[in-house]
Amino acid sequence: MLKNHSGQGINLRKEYIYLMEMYSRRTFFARTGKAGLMTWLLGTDPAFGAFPVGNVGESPVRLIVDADTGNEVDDLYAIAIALIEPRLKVAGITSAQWHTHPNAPNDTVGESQRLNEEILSLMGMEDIPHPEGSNLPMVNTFRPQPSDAAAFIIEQAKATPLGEKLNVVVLGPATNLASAVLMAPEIIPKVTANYLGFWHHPETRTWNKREFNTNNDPNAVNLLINTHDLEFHVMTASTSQHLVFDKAEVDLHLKGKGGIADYLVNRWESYHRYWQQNDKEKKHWTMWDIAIIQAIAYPELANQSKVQSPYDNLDRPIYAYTSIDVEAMKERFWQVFDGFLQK
Ligand SMILES: [Ca+2]
Repeated sequence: MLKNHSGQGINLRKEYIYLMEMYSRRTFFARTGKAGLMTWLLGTDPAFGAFPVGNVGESPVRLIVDADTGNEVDDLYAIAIALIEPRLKVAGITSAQWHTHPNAPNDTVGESQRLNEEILSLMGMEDIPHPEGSNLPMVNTFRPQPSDAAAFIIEQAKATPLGEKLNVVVLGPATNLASAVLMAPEIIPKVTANYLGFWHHPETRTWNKREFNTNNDPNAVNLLINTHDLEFHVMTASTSQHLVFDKAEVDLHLKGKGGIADYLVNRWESYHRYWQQNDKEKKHWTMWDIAIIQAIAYPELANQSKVQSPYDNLDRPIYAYTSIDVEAMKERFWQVFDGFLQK
């Protein structure tokens, strides 16, 4: 019986997680060698980027970006940089719901999908697959919400060669990835979940799940953490909140450049940031979603630690980003974007 931190049983009904445990550990050590073995044993990483995410190495990291694009501004910037970052290879962009937003329309996933298609079109990348996700969150941890996005994640994971992993970067609620895992548990050893969410205090080791992405589908993210053999990395809000862009730098690099550049500027300027009373001129914007994209592209710019899961989840280690090099991440972002616009 699987237990949470209080020793209470977790009713997952999934015998497969035990069967896959040894397989996954072997592949983890095969990928990471002695360094991986030592960090696994010690439980902490001595340096930035000690933990590999997916296929970090000479070839680009292959990933699916799953985004609740319609809810805010940062998803659009994160998707755009992921598409042009030479260290990444985007296998697809999937759309996610954001139904708890005060201004949410009935079809929140449709709004995310619409924006994803606009971004791909403006960048001339319509050939990148962009299936639509579920408009509904999971109602419990046993029932998936089938969607084209979940089917795509399954298909891409199954097509991943043995010994490699497909990174799924979840920039919103985890509905689509969790549904894929429920519908096809055989993909678990082939997937690395990269989740943006939760608040976490590295020193007191406390978690807070009152956070937008998590609130939009708590069942989904709980399912991912409770799936014993699923490699789970989280870029917490506590860490990503430090990545703040200035409007002046955005204007300097993007304004008047046409296409996707002015589209991103327009999103910043036209979006009604109802929750913030200071900075009425919108001179600054927190770019939560960019932090996890940059951390995967540049693991040397993010510090990751093996930490214990939240107390109400399966008691197991997961990986949390505890700090990021904000200035270096911004510098790389603009280097890559400037290079793309000059082509
Ligand atoms: Ca987002």
